[in-house]
Amino acid sequence: MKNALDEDAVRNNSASAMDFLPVPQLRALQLGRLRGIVERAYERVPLFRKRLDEARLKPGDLDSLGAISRLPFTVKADLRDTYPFGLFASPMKDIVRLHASSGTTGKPIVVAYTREDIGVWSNVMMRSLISCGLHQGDIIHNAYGYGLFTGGLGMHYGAEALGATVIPVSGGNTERQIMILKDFGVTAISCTPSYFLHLVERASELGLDMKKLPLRAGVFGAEPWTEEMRRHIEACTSLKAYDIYGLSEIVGPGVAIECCCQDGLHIFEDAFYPEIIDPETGEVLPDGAEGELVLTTLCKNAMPMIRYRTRDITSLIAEPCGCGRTIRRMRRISRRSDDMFIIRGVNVFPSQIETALLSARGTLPHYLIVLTREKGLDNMEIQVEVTPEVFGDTIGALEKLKKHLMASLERVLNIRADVRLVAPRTIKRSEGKVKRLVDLRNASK
Ligand code: DLL
Repeated sequence: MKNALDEDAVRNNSASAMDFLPVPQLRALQLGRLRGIVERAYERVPLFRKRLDEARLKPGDLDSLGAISRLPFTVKADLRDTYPFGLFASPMKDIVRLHASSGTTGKPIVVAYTREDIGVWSNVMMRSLISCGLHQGDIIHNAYGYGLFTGGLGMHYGAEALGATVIPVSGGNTERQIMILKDFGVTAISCTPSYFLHLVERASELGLDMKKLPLRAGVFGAEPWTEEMRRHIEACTSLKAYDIYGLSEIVGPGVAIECCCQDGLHIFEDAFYPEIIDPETGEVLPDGAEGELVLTTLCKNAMPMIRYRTRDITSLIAEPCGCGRTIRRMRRISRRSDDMFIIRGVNVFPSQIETALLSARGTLPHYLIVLTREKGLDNMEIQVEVTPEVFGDTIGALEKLKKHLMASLERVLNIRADVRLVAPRTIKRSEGKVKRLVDLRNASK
């Protein structure tokens, strides 16, 4: 295990003590907090009180953690329907921060924090950074967007709580970012994996070899990415790439993160109670089974979330982790139940496409899925960039790679997709969350 010494230091460091609690003690803590939060939501949030009354339940009925499955779910529409402040459980005078998530259509969802909530968030973010082997003395280049998005400020407060030096670069102005990476002795970077790829690429165009920088850790999240993407990132830099997960409705970044073992993300269970459910029936599934992640905030005052359906698909890992943390892990989020698209009757997830594309030699991790409709028939074209060497190769070699990709895509997807190999830098780069799907089916005839 890499970083074993660091992990010993972590275990002995009281900042991360919660990550190493004996399990019975952790479960007792969770139950006490769960009871408190359900009572708070019942007393202060009309929608939650109504739901509990309809289910003929009282907060006092929660006699075990398992009893949580009797509580009603909360869904994204509940946040939209009560826009902007309807789910708040604290008076405005106690709320010190608002964030909002853009959403693709209509009104955003708004989330709120009291001063204590910001304290909890900074704490889980600090523990996240410790989990990536970071400490005081590290210089963290934070390229998550600052603003209504939770990424920038969430990471910022965690880095400050850790005592590291944080550079609040935010998104955009890529060339200035590269100058900072080069000149400021940056040892860790946080941003979306897609933006990091953009930085690496631009740096190389400007003659900077990222492998020569003192960068040790990348804290990447806010969008799905694959193991193949991790391998690509780690091969062209000197850093270890860690997956960090979170969502605005629950807190922002810092719900879960990988440790030195890079084998699943530890959920900060003292603050967030995880369940996996069957997305169709709502039934709770056992550890190990794949389903939709449902989260309950155990200590969020301003906006408690009870059994929030994230739409993110994963499974819980109950087996102990090599790092010694006792908090459970979840598998990397490979997909959301709502980013699936259906083409000619077949269900397709973009992550399946990424895995197939990046497993081939000569492709670059920049691709776009374009759906069109012609005379009533759906078509899928996958544009993927190839390395300059491959692009400059013979037509025969390009044709061979294209055939290879089409065959492996058909094997995974059970459907034919057209592949278009394009020159490096053809596909638009993102500065935040990447958009890989363009669905023109309703625009075409
Ligand atoms: O993306 C919070 C965040 C910021 C997480 C920075 C990590 C780093 P939202 O904008 O509300 O919040 O989007 C949340 O993004 O439900 C997932 O679908 C997706 N997501 C977040 N992290 C990951 C990840 C932030 N590591 C939604 N892997 C979530 C896959 C992720 N998907």
